[in-house]
Amino acid sequence: MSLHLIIPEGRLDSWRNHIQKAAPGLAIHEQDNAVEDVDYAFVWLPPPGELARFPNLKVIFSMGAGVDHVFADPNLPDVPIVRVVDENLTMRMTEWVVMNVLLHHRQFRAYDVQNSKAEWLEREQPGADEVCVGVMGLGVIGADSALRLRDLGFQVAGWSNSRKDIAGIESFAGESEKQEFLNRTDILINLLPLTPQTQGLIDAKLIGSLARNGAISGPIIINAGRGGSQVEADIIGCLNDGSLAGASLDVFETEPLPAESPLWANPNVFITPHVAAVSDPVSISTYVAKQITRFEQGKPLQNVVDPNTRY
Ligand code: NDP
Ligand code: OXD
Repeated sequence: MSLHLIIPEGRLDSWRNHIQKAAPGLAIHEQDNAVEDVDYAFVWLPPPGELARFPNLKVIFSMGAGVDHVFADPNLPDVPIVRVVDENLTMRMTEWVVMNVLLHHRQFRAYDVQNSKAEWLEREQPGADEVCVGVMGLGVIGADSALRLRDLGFQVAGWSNSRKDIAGIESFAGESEKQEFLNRTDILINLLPLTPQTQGLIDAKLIGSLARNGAISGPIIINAGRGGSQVEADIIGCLNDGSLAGASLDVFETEPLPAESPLWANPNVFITPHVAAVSDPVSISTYVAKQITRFEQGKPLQNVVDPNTRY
């Protein structure tokens, strides 16, 4: 049993140690060992063609919940791809989402500016129950975020491919209900995977469909899904013409976000460097070790990606 790691420089040693601790019986395949020995691969941003080098590969494990970085390889071997579903990761994502909804709802950017000017000025504050939050992608992470926001009193709805039955969350499903979902949404959260269907989804047209008669000053976009789902030129244009009131972005079309992007300087935009949920090596190594044990015992792998939908 041998596992090959394809992890960006700087993090390889740490992941190797954590996986070895979680799965002591598993050999870690090194670059100069025979490629025929590799049974499993654990990857983040694998260079295209790299995985095809291993003729006996049985399973690919993504280091993250998203697998767009795996499907970016046109020569992907035809083996199961397992993505991360992990309570620790979900909790971190939900923290980031809730914090950013509250940041805009409670007008903290505006108070930041007032702080810097020692300006004591009370701003009008709607209640959470007056604000419609919409979550695009009501999967593992989206559903958890939606529930926490519901508990804070927001009017929460979700949009996904299939209809969901989650107490207190209005569910919209498929293309035919997307418009209605957008029209009722003041604060839009993107937690969709990046697939051919979700590429470039958040554009000027979508922003133009958001509610603008609600209790907050204008629509807000919060994206912790993938940067490929947003059209940054459109977001910048909508911020400039006032049709978008603000944004919180953790993910970008190009990462790192280039220093010359006007997003950095916009006072209504809050940026984090793809850290909404950093994968915790201990819990994710334990998860991968558990999946390998299941596979070796002939049990089905969990959280296998559908190669047709790519999520
Ligand atoms: P899931 O697969 O559990 O959920 C995906 C959801 O998106 C599902 O509800 C699915 O619908 C819905 N969906 C997919 N495609 C469409 C579509 N075309 N139209 C409508 N709905 C669609 O994923 P997770 O919740 O675990 O993760 C979501 C994403 O979050 C990841 O793919 C990743 O990109 C991102 N992420 C970002 C992190 C960060 O640090 N910024 C960290 C972790 C994840 P249905 O349920 O009907 O299938
Ligand atoms: C993930 C990520 O997909 O970190 O888990 O973005």
